[in-house]
Amino acid sequence: MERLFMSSIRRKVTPLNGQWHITYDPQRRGEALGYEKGPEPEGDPVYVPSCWDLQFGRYDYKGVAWYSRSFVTETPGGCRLTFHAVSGQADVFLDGKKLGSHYGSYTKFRFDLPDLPAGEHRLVVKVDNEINDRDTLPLRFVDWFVWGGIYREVELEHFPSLSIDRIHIRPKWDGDQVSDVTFCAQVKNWTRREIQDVFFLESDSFDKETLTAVIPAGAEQEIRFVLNDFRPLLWDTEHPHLYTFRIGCSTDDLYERTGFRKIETQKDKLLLNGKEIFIKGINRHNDHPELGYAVPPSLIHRDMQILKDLGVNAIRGSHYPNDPVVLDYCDQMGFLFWEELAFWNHPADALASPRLEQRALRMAREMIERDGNHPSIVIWGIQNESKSSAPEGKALFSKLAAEMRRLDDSRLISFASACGKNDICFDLLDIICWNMYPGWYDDDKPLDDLEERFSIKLKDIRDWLIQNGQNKPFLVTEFGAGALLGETTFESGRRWTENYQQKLLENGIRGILRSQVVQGFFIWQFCDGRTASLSRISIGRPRCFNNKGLVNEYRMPKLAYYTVRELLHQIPSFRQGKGPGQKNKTKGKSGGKK
Ligand code: ADA
Repeated sequence: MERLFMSSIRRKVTPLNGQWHITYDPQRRGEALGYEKGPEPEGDPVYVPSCWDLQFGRYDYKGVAWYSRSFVTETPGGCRLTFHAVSGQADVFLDGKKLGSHYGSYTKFRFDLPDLPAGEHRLVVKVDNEINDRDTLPLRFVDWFVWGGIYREVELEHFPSLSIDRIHIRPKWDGDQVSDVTFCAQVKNWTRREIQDVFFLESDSFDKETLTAVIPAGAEQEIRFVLNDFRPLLWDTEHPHLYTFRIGCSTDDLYERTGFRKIETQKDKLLLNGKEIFIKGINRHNDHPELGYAVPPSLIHRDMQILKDLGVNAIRGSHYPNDPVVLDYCDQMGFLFWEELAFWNHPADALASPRLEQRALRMAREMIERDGNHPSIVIWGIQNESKSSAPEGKALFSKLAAEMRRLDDSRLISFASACGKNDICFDLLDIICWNMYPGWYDDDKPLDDLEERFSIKLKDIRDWLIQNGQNKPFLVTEFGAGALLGETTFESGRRWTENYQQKLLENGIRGILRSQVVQGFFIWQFCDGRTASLSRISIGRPRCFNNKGLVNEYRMPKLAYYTVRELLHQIPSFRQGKGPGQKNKTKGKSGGKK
């Protein structure tokens, strides 16, 4: 997959992007018609990756479609077929035989093919992006547009011998400095014979390390390199130092890039590398009105440049695991990132669903496995505004919090609550986060005293949290107002105008700062975005868009953008002076961008 740094030198990869064919199957008759061998006629041309909603007349299609294409391999041997994102449920067939299935629209999945013969092959994917009221992520009632299709890259990697995979970096800390770093990688032997090989770890930031290992036939095993004297420059929002390195053997290699930083809490404070940090963030859907989820890196980069101009230091990837390129830019540009599972307003009966539990646990494992090396990710979010005031919520979110901590104990766990003082899950979290909409949903009072009343409300919540044993950092994870671009007015107090949004956000931010009990906020939201058109949510969504963006869907700024920008640039990220001083000079130079 395309990233912002080199992925491999030695590996042979056959991209399977480009022209496929698609056959829509609204009656779900494909199995009966033997579509797994490839529908005949083969359907309409479609470009992969893309969202099928762009196809003429297919906007907002929810259901099944069958993708098919052929490809040729020149030499027989071990291969890995990877899908970087397919919406909903994917059932994958190769040459008429089922390889397997995957549920989850936002994370990659793959199939190992130990002995793929040379010649032409037929690849068929049944995609079902149905969303329901019981056990999907998200449910049918949701406030974003659930795009369909094979919307990220598909590739075939060739492994004639050994492969390197799943690189994980585990720093040990001595106070606020790295004491040693363990680099782990999974090695797979794709052959029927034992192989001894020399493995290496190299970077332009430290001396090359090597080790020899024997990998039994067909086995997978972990190799480890431990650096004891590597003192990297630390990563933070003002000094996003990154290190690129490569792990390899005689027949394969893999690059990875990471940064070294520590995120922790100390009572009600958030500390980044031991310094108290204040979150001035924004919520962002990874979405474009014409491209859907298939946002190209160039547009992601432009968004990130706008956000840098705006002055935010954090992004909440509302409300699903994001594109790895988004995370690469956050690593590079020094944005903290909150990545979360695709829950949105799941009611108690859905939270009790065993299938939902299984799907959510899998999404959590895939998200953390895929994204664990990004220094920008500091918070794993369990859910958004679901029924965490119900026993069903407590049961499921306890399991998810435990699993996420088991997989990664180096980051903070939280979720965005809309249950207020009825929430019974705050003890599961490292940070307490509330979505609040003063001046929009929460009240219909004039905005003139919003700063004061919001500040008072926040102090009341904070007192309640302390009384209830939750002396933890407290964030406002959403607040904002809708505004239609171009709708300006002299009449104060008229909702949906740019002036109303501007005044609400200014007073909201000032209220948060005035309260002095909040460690940060995420404005809802960066840009306007399409939302579900058929569900009842659209009644409050002019033009079937969520219009609470500071810019519209084409990133055209509203009045509020400039007001928020002026405010954010006055708020320091680090409470006590500048960012952490760089104590130790590392041996190599930092950066190493490939
Ligand atoms: C909720 C939800 C957001 C969005 C927002 C709104 O807080 O988490 O996804 O729907 O409300 O605009 O109403």
